Amino acid sequence: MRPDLFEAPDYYQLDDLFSDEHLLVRDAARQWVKRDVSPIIEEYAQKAEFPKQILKGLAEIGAFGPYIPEEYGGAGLDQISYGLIMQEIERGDSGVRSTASVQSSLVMYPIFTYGTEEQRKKYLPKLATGELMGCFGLTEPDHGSNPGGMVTNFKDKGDHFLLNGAKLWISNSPFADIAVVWAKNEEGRIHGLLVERGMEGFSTPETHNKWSLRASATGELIFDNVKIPKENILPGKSGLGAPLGCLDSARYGIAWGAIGAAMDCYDTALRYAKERVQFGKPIAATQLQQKKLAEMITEITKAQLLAFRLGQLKNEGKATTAQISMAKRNNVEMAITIAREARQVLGGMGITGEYSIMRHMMNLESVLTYEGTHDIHLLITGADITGHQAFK
Ligand code: TGC
Ligand code: FAD
Repeated sequence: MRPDLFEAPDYYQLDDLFSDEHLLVRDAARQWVKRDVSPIIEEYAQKAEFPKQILKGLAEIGAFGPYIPEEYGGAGLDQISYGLIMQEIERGDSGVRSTASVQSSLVMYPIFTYGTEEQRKKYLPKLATGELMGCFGLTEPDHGSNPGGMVTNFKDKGDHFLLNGAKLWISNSPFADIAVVWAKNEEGRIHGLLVERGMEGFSTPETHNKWSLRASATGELIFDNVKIPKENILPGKSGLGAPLGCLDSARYGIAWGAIGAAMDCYDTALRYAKERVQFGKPIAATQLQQKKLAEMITEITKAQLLAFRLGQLKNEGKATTAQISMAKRNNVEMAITIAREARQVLGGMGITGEYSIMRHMMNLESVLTYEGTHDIHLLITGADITGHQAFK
């Protein structure tokens, strides 16, 4: 892969709206990605391996629990800083951002929000440093968009719970130390359970042959009569709303993250178009390539403004699920469209691992689907504005 020459576009001077802390946090993440992610990520994606050596760096830039209070090991930052960190990481690779999203919003968030004080103290500081890594098990082989239909279940056996079932498509599962698992009790009510590696009957086989998110480890969670200590239940909230609450936080991060992938594709295409000469002039001087590039920067700018306003609403505790869905859906579609257009600007070179664009494009296919598919987010908006749920 070529040297990382990334220069971030800021067409509407958004930097003027960020605080000094936002800029500090963002620039630290940006430098780290340039130094520690860009030089190695293509190789790891090609060999379909998660680069575990970057976990320490992710923790150091505050990517594990950015908004978790410092007393629990988090960075104690606001939601805009969290978004900016996700943007910068996904500028490097969506799979790396996935690891950070899962650890922060799908593992630390539920422990912090629904856990006991003992659970917070036991797990959060180690999750913040990356000493412990986590994963989140909601999706099942027969229940993806409809997690409420899950069949994974646990029975009360007096001094412990007995967990049975399976989860599919779980980011980080092959190496996670703990899993936040959503399962139904005997009354059919959904609860979160903390399942630890090493518990008898618990296995995490890896999913192979992905063409997307190749630098992220994905796998299953299998529970075959796993004995769960009673203190491992998250008591603060039950029902489908508990896992969906975590998704709100992760989807918000993705709305920012996708901007990073789009910025990288745009920046690469712009630089290439200025340098590449055909018919005696740079292709950047042709109307067709200018149309592509001008539309890219327009869409990135709109997405930045959407994410920034959503960040303000999040900071004020006012962001709704439907607003988050709109931003996730819009920004991921924006990014994948830009990746496809940017790939064309590079002609044949666009399909090679010399440039990041094709990797971003393939990654974004997963981002379009996970954390609620493109269709589901449209239906969430539809339900919000009409008052009619069209899922069922
Ligand atoms: P529905 O009847 O609408 O709601 C059930 C209960 O949940 C409440 N609720 C929420 N609560 C908090 N936050 C939210 N976002 C909420 N959305 C709904 C709702 O009020 C209700 O509460 P109550 O008290 O009345 O029971 O549920 P439904 O079964 O009709 O489903 C709605 C639907 C389709 C929107 C939902 O199931 C959905 O979002 N499906 C998509 C599934 C999904 O996003 N899965 C993601 C899995 S994790 C993942 O992909 C990680 S990728 C990680 C990475 O690598 O980055
Ligand atoms: P399905 O739900 O079967 O959907 C198939 C198609 O049908 C989609 O196009 C969908 O939009 C459409 N569809 C479904 N319902 C409707 C409807 N009512 N109306 C119209 N169209 C509909 N899950 C986790 O729990 N934890 C993780 O860490 C995690 N990581 C993931 C990592 C990767 C790389 C991937 C690919 C997925 C991951 N997921 C994870 C799972 C992800 O959340 C699901 O793939 C996603 O929610 C969709 O579920 P599904 O794949 O079963 O598709």
